[in-house]
Amino acid sequence: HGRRPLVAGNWKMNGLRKSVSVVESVRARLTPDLTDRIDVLICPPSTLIASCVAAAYGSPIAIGGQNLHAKASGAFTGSISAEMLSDLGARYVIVGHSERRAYHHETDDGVHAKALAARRAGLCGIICVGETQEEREEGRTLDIVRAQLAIGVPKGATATDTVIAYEPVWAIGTGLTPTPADIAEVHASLREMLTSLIGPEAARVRILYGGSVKPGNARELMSVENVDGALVGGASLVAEDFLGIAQAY
Ligand code: G2H
Repeated sequence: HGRRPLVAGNWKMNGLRKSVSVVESVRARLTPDLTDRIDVLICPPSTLIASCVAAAYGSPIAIGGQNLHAKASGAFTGSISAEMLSDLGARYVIVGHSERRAYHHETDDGVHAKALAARRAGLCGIICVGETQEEREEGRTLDIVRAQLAIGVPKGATATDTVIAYEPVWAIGTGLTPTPADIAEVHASLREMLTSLIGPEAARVRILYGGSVKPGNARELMSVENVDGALVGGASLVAEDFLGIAQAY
């Protein structure tokens, strides 16, 4: 399939200026044999993007944002646009993370608008989908994630401007993970849905797994069919753990 794995760290609302040292230690310890095989991305809080870009400069580490506003500029106090992220040297942006959906009322239509905005600014959007515990128990997982994808993914999305991340809400920061068989089922279904949305290009789009990925479970999770990398929260705040996950490849 030729999909290059992507191991992405999402620091969430964690990190002060001294945390830039995490980028420096990842950089110092990433070996060429690994970065020949995989892409590495760190998404710090917006306040640290510029300094993380500087710390990663000239290395294979990409830096990304965790969220964006769909408009390019204007009277939106407190918001940051795709153009601003791109101007700082960010190359990716997470779109529709479940924490944004839950705490900031982001909708699938909003995710769609943000994904378009990311593309307009030349960023790769990492579109997050995932079911809640209740939805899983009701047997609605596939319906939920397929609908999130169908609305969220822009027409004409390509592997260059789009990455998908499957993050079951109940697995986020809880230490719980779905079984490899469950993940395989969801990822296969997402791949199929993506094919119906964007055609053969779907085979090139990376679909990440996220939710309690740790060095100890990364190899098992990353070997699941159609899992093209990881979106890592908590474990990405410690260089050693993040590298341990990257080394699952
Ligand atoms: C899911 C994930 C990163 P964690 O939110 O996006 O976080 O690895 O802490 O479960």
